[in-house]
Amino acid sequence: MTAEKSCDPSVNEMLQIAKKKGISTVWDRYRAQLPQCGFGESGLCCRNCVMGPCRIDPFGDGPDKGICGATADTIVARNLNRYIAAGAASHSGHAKHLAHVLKKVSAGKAADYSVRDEAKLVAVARRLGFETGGLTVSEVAGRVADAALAEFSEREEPLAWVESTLTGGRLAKFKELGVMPSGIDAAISEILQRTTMGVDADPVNNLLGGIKGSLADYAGCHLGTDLSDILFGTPMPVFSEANMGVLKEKFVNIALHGHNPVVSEMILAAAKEDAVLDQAKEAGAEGINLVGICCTGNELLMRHGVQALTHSVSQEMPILTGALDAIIVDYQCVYPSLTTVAQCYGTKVVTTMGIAKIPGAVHVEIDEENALVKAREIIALAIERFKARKDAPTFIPDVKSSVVAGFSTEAIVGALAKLNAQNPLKPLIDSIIDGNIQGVVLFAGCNNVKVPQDSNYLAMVKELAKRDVLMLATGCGAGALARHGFLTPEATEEYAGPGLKAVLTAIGMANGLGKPLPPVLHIGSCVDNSRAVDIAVALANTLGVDIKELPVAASAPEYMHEKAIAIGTWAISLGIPTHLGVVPPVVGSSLVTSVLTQGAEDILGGYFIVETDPVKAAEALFAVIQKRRGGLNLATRAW
Ligand code: SF4
Ligand code: MSK
Repeated sequence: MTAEKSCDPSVNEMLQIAKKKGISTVWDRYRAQLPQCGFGESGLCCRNCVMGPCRIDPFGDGPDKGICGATADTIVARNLNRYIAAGAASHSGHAKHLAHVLKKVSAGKAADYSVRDEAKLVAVARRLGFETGGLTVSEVAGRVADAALAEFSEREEPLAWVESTLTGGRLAKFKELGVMPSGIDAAISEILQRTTMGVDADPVNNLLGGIKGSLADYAGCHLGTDLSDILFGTPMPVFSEANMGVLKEKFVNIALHGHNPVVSEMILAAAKEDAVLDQAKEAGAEGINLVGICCTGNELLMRHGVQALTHSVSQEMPILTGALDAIIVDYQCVYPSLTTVAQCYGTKVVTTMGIAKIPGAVHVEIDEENALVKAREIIALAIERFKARKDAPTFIPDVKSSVVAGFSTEAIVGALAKLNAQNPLKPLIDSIIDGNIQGVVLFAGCNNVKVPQDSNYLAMVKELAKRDVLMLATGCGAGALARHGFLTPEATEEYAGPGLKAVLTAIGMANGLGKPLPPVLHIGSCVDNSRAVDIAVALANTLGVDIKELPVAASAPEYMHEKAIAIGTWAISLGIPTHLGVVPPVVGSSLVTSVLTQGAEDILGGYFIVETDPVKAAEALFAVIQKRRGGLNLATRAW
């Protein structure tokens, strides 16, 4: 019964408890929604004015236009744009938050934070064209923060975080199409305007607006990565563990959930303080056990090796162990249902951001000036709950996997430099040229309740690994692969083809690992998809080609969030063919569907591949890689 819900044995264990106790989970609520509205699923429902809602009959038996005359193509394109705008607002809101923190750090107004990676600060400043000689760290931080904040509103010049991070070929293409955003908030607001009743009725023009919005999202993602690295350190390889077996019965277990490391870094700092630890011990605990959920978890795993508890669709499950004392959330991807499940157990759900409150949660607002004090206050709430539950039984699944994570761009280049210090990318490029590595696929995105959890990731990775495709992963996709043991040297031994295994072994040995690198490199959270772009741009520039010629592809096999739609759109705009394992809500328009899945290739080089069968999807991505290899006059292989 449960295998159709999740491939994760610990999730299935918890589902049995939920069933016994009559606790409703995301899967129950999904079932209650069935059948879902076909108009919504195909993108044909418009609610953009109060003459509506209007819906178009996809079979031609009912209305073929909305009340204002909007066609199916217009409505579908507008709806897609609004997803992109929301995704861009989320990623860039996260980035803007970090920019404000950096600004306050530079002004000495955020004592709990600091610049932890001065080298990254200087690298970003130089990339932006700033002279840094003779300036203090605070002064450079102030300039970078100002440049970051200036990205948001309308400006004369294109976005610095787009211009300074992509290939010349991409920039020329975006200028030619008129899709270079001139401000992140400006692009988001432009989408909201153009999609209101009576503005942009041209579906193709709308799609161009969507591409512009997605590039604003890209800028937000890249900013998010850069500023997090500057403030909290650039990740380097770390060893850790993932899945619910990381909970410890006799510890105060605290899960950190959401996206932005601004809160979780402070909880981590507070949890290490002697006075806080003493408080936990006085309550009878052996210590404090911090674990991560979703991308906040990824940020902590990447930088500190904090164990990953679970991801996305299974976020309610750890509460059912009875051992989770608190879930502290910042924003994005946090189910409001957490408080309902938590009420059955006494687990504290603590919200920390003014824009992200949940009924039933305790709200402790954290800002840059009070962060550590508030972090201690929140941990005290978790300790209080531990005291109340410490003699009660817990049901922690004995399921966890080893993980190697922390593969920032800098870490990957550093690892390659052990093979060739003068030209670190050369070993990777040589491996692609000689075919030991056929190409690179990025796995990104979430779990979606419509897909048995993790099933698409697992099937695709197995297929691609044995065909010598190197993989990168972010977000809950990386989490899925972490929980199933795919981010380990052992997975390379088990699943990688001979060429990939040889390359990963050579890199692993040169770095003193004594074993290969994992077949999938965890490059971070959702915003860290920007790290994959940095690698692609470095490869393209070294080879003297554009991204659209590289043997690279991306996949969001179980995506669900508007942010994933924004990322997918910028990925195809950057020339990266991108697989979607869940049918996007655009099929109500044959025009929009064909532009996204076919026409985009001619215009952008990238396009969407929609395929719900994971093996067929892997085959399609392998075909993309082979086509691109052929274009570069490299030897090709059959599936
Ligand atoms: Fe209907 Fe047009 Fe209003 Fe949309 S904008 S709800 S199609 S009248
Ligand atoms: S957290 S956007 S469920 S990947 Fe980045 Fe996971 Fe998707 Fe949220």
